[in-house]
Amino acid sequence: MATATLAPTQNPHLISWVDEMAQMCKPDRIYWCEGSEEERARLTAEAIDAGVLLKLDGKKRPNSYYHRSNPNDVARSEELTFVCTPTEEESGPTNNWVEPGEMYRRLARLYDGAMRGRTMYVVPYIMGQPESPFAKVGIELTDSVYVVLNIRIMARMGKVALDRLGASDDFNRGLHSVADCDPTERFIVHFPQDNTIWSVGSGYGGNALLNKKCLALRISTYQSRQEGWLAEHMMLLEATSPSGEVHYLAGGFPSACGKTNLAMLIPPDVFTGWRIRTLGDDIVWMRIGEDGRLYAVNPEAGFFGVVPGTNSHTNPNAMRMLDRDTIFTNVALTQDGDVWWEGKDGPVPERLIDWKGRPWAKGSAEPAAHPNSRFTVPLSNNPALAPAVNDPRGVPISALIFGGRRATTIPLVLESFNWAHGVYLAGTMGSETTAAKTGAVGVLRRDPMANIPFVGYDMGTYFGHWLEMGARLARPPRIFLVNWFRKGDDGKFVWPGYGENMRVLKWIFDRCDGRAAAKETPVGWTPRTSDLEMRGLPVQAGAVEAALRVDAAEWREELRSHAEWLDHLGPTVPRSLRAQLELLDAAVETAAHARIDP
Ligand code: OXD
Ligand code: MN
Repeated sequence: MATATLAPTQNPHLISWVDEMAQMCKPDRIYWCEGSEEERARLTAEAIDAGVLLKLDGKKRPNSYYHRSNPNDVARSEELTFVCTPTEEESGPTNNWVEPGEMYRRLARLYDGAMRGRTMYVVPYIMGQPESPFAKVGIELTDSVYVVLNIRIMARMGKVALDRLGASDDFNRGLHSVADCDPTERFIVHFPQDNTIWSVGSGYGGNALLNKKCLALRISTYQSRQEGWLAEHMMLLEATSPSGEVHYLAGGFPSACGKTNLAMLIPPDVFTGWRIRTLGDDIVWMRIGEDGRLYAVNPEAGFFGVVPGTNSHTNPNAMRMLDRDTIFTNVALTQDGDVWWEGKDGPVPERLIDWKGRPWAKGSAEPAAHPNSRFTVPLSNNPALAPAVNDPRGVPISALIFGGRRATTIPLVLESFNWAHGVYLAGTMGSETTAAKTGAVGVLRRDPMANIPFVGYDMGTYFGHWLEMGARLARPPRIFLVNWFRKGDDGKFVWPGYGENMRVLKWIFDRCDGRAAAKETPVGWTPRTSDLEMRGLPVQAGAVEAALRVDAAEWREELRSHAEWLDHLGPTVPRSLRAQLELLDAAVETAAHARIDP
């Protein structure tokens, strides 16, 4: 029998489920988290004693800790992630599927006794503001104190969640065990019809913090379709003009493609009086408000961001935010008790301890920090946090922005002709893969709405849901595609990116107010260079033209690949998206035959 702290709840559904899971996992102890500061300090001290965390130098980086993961466990394992809906069709061609009964049985064998000698932490949490109609309660049972301390940053954790839950049965049931951290026995499995997630064999954030990708995206996409809202892999920002006008923009970009940097952008000097403030950098839930607009919240309470490349040029606000209260995972350690990563400001240190714990010397062929090393930090550390992040009703969205990493074809910015065309552009979006998922880096894959790893049901049906949402909106946001990553013939990026992306955001802002001009191309609206703020831009107008170019030959290829993609998704792809493909194809052919530069 496990020893247990007293359950701080009478909720019979919760108590009996914890009991049932404990009988299977057989922990030595059960600990109910209440979320206080005293508890954080105590669990942190335990994690330090157990060698799970290392305290960083308190003067250089107050209240900050370092964690090194198992080297086989450094990114999301999409090939081991399953959505086990009752039928395979519901899960669709973009998810792994096994019949749910069979999967529960398979996993029960792995969980049997997996927590022997360990503590099972019961972690109640809320995604969203406690008093928000958007909020969801989840309970994660985990044997990882690292997971507990990360969830405490990423969600509202402890008593607050039990208070919100009361005696209700309506909570997500998440079971997580690192077990032997064996990649051949690693599974991240969703049972949306049971509001249940079982994850075993990994301690990595996206696989193990079940509140994040698993609940707030995979389970939530499934529920949001049934309930008429959207759960998206997006950042969320507030843009304010010098005259005080405000627009809220949400943006879907694949993992490690700059969502955090965009949400924290500092405009270049020429944008006097403009201000960008952050609401979120990874997940957005959107509902239709009474005024027919789309309202968005960030359900998270922290940032779990990619560290390498962060510096005072790419993201000055993030650098300030990471000064304290941060858990760093898989970066490098300096000899004076601080952290280092590739792309950090200042000279490269002569000697470090790398992310695998080995001595590292300057000039080494291997990076000192893992390319997917991460920070976990509270939202409130962001010096440019938008106050509206605390509004339980959310903020009205003026524009949705989508973008991947594309060396060719996709212009710097493209505005869709209408909602259905925007859904088409986002649904066929492609991106070159990054280190945020295991597997090859730099391979082009279609990533609809940047949400392919996270849509917990059939993709064609998801497109249909997006179209229906548009039809229900009295004032739908405008939809834009952007590409910060286009390359020239020399293989170098043509657009400088980072803070300079403000030039694109301003055009989008002005389009939302019907102020900025645009040029019609066969595939959507783009700015001319004269429609963009060009003063102070550190590249020539020719480079901007190259970034904006819509090339008929490239688009012919692109549309051919879209057709294959839609065929792969199968018969549930809505007719109107197939019609969009026909229209674009015809328009591109006309432009090609007219031998004009479209
Ligand atoms: C993330 C991811 O961690 O998308 O946000 O992988
Ligand atoms: Mn993400």
